Amino acid sequence: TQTAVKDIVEAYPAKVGKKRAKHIVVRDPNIPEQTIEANVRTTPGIITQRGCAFAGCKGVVVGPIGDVVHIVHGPVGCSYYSWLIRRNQFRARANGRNFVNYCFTTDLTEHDIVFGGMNKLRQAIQEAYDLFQPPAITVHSTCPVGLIGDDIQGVSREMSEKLGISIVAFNCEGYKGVSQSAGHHIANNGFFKNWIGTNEEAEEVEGYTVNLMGEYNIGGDTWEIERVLEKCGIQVISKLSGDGSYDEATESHLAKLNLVMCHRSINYMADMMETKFGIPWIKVNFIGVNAFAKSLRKIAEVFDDPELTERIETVIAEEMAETEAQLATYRERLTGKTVFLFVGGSRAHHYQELFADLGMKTVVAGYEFAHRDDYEGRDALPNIKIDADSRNIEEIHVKQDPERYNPPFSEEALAKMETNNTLKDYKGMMPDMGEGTLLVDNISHHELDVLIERFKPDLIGSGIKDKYVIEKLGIPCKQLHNYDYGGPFAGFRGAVNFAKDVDLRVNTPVWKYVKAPWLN
Ligand code: CFM
Ligand code: HCA
Repeated sequence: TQTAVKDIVEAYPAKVGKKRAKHIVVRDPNIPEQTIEANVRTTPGIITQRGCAFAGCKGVVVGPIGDVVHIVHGPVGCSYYSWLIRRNQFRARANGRNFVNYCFTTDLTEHDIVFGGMNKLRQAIQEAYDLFQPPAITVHSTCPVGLIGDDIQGVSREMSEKLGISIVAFNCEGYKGVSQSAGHHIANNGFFKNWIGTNEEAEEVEGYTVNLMGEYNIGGDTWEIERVLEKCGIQVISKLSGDGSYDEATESHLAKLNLVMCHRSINYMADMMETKFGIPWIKVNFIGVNAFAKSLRKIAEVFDDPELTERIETVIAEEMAETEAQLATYRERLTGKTVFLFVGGSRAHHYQELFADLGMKTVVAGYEFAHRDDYEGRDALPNIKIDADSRNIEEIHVKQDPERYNPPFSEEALAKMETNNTLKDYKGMMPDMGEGTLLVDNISHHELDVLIERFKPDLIGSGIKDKYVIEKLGIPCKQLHNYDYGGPFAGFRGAVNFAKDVDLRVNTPVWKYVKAPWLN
C-alpha cells in the first residue's frame, strides 16, 4: 500500500504531490488521532469527481422538496444538465402537487447578461405561479448571475409579497465554494431561516415523533426506511428533503428527535434546530441490515420506553429473518470480494456496512467533498481551521426560541445520553476502516488508475464521471449515486435488491474479456 501511495504522489510535480499526499492516508488504528486533509480546493488541472455549490444547494438539498417549484436563474445549461439526474423521488400529498419531473429556468442569454436578468426572473416567478399555484417557490442563482449581480433576494421578497406565498432565494452560484458542500450549507441556512417551524398554529403530536434528515429518497430509499419506522410505531413528521413537502417542513419543529442520515449535508440544520427548539439529534445509518438494526436500537435508547424497545426488537427479528433467507445465497457468492468506494460525503462510509453484510471488504475508500469530521469524527471539529473558502459561506447565529424551546426529554435523561455519547455523535469513516486500508480524499483519475492496477478490486462503487473509466479497465462499477437506475438499496428489502445487483456485476464472466482499447 505504501508503494502505491509513493507511485501516486511521485507522478505529480513536486508541489502538487506534496499537497495530494496529505489527502491520502494508510489506516493505522494504532495512531490515536489519524488526520486527513479535506474540503480544500482541487488543484487546477487535476480531474476529480467534484461538482459545484449550485449542485449541492438546488440539486441535492432543496430540489427534492417535491411540491415546491424550484426556479434556476441562469443560462439553460445548468438546468438542462441537472434535470432528473439524481433520481430523488416524491409522492404527491393532499394538494396533488408534484414538480420533481419538471425543469424550471429563466434561460438567461447574452442580452440578459449585459442588461440584467431581474425582470426575467420576476416574469418566471409569475408564470410558474399562474400555471401551477405551488405552495412555495425557490430561486437558485448560477455562476453568471453572481457575476452580474442580479438581486435575486430583492426580487423574491417583492414577488413573495405580491403573490402571498413563501419565495426563498438561494445565492448558490457554483463558484461559491470548493465543491457541492458549500451549497449544502447555503441550502440549510435558507430552509432554516424561512421554513423550519414557521407554522405556529400546528398542534403538538403525541408519540415517538422524528424528522428524517439527510435522506434524499434516491431510488425510493426513504420509503423503505419509513415502512420499517412505521412498523415500529415511529412517526415521521417531516423529511429533509427526500420525499419532503413544504407544509411538513414548516411543522418540523414538532418532532421530538432528529435522525441524521447524511451528516455532511444536513449537520448545520440539526445543530440549529437543537439550539432553537431543543430537539436533540442522533446520527443513523439505514444502509445495511446490521446498520439499520443498530440505528433502530439507538432510537429505542433515546425514547427509553420499554414498550417501544420491545416493538423495535420484534421488528428487527422479523425483518432480519426475512432478509437473511434471501441474502444467504448472495453472501456465499460474494464473500471475500474486495471493494473500492468513492462517493460524495456519506455513502463511502454508509455502504461499507452493507458490503460487510455481504461478506465484502472495503479496501480503499474516500469522499469527494466531505470535511475532516466525516473522516475523523466530530471530535476533530475544534481542530479544523476555517479557511477563506469556508468563511465565505454565511454562518447563522441561532438563539433559543423564547417560547418554543422545549427539549422533549428530561434533563436527567439528556445527561445520561450525553455520558453515553448517544446524541450529536458521529465518529466518521476512519475508525470503521481496517488496518492497512487506504483513505483517499477527492481522488483523481490518475490515482484511481494506479490503485486499480495495484489492487485489482472486484468492484468499485462510484459515480458516472468515472464509471466508464473503471469498466474499460475490466472492473465492474456500481453507481452509488443514482444506483444505476435501480433501488431502493436502503433498509432490509433494499439490501436484497443491492445484493442481487452486486452479484450480477461481480460474478458475470464478461469482465475477463474486457481489454482496454490501447492494449489490443
Ligand atoms: Fe449526502 Fe447524498 Fe452523499 Fe451528498 Fe451527493 Fe447524493 Fe452522494 Mo451524489 S447528500 S453527501 S451531495 S449522501 S448527490 S444523496 S450520492 S454525492 S455520497
Ligand atoms: C451532484 C449529484 C450527484 C452526481 C452523481 C455522479 C448525484 O453531485 O451534483 O457523479 O454520478 O448523486 O446525482 O452526486
